[in-house]
Amino acid sequence: MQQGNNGFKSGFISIIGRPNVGKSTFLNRVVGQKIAIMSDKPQTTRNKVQGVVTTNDSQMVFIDTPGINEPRHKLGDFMLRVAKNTFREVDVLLFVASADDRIGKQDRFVLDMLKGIDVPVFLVLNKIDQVHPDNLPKIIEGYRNEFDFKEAIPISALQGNNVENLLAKITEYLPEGPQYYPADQITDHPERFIISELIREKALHLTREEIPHSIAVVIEKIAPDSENKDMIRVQATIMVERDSQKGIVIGKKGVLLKEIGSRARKDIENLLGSKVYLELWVKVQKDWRNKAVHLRDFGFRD
Ligand code: GDP
Ligand code: MG
Ligand code: K
Repeated sequence: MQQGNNGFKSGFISIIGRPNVGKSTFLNRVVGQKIAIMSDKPQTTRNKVQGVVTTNDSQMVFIDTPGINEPRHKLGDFMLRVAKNTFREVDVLLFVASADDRIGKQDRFVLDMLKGIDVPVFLVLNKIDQVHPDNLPKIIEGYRNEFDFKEAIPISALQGNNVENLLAKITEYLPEGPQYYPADQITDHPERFIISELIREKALHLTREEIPHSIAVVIEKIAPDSENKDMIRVQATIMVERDSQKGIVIGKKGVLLKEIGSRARKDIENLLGSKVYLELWVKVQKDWRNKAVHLRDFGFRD
């Protein structure tokens, strides 16, 4: 037994699974604050977002990986590499699947990537509020036929069912280790990233199916207002790929952009605990997805 940690356990947990199975919902529930973007659209989580859960005897550091898809363009390759790199750093992998959906090509694609890795993989069967409990054993068996899961735990991230049990099970698999982060720290990402995700989330929601997931939000500036010291000034640019998309985001007479800004501002004010003046711009940057050189500018990391 290691001395000095008093049985304290800690480690890193990666959340994987195809888009829309509820990864961000789960992370937000356990971390207790809105840090990972949520949307009905797939692939809205593109960066690693860490949420930290600290209890009396453990600390779990969660990593929300990008929605893993078969890569179709450079961004896809990049995301895949980011996701795969995280597998090597973690103590437990949570493969999240949706109980109300069949095992599909995308699930198999993700599970294939996990075959042969040395980390315990849990099946987290989410959205059990959507299916009859009698059906659960059969659904779980279906997944177990595809992959050798160490544990299979049904939950509802939305309603919170069985989430505590899942956290307890994860802790069993963590090594003894230090508390990496202060107990009150929930994310190690700078506010800049969270703010950009909040704005992007509003833009995706309000434009519905009309703009692609490829939009990015660049935070140009976060600074106290020069005249009003209680006010924080945030300047951000929504990057789109085409003029037509710019028109959609701005909307008739600028109505939509105004609504995106006002909704995002409220969330940013909650996050920063301060009044916020949000200045929003929309800019066309053609084919940025295929220009790897630009990826870094948008906050992507390897
Ligand atoms: P992600 O793409 O895997 O991060 O999925 P999200 O967390 O963004 O969730 C996708 C959608 O599924 C959202 O509309 C969520 O509200 C919904 N969702 C997530 N968890 C549950 C759940 O346990 N039950 C139900 N009914 N819906 C859920
Ligand atoms: Mg997500
Ligand atoms: K999503």
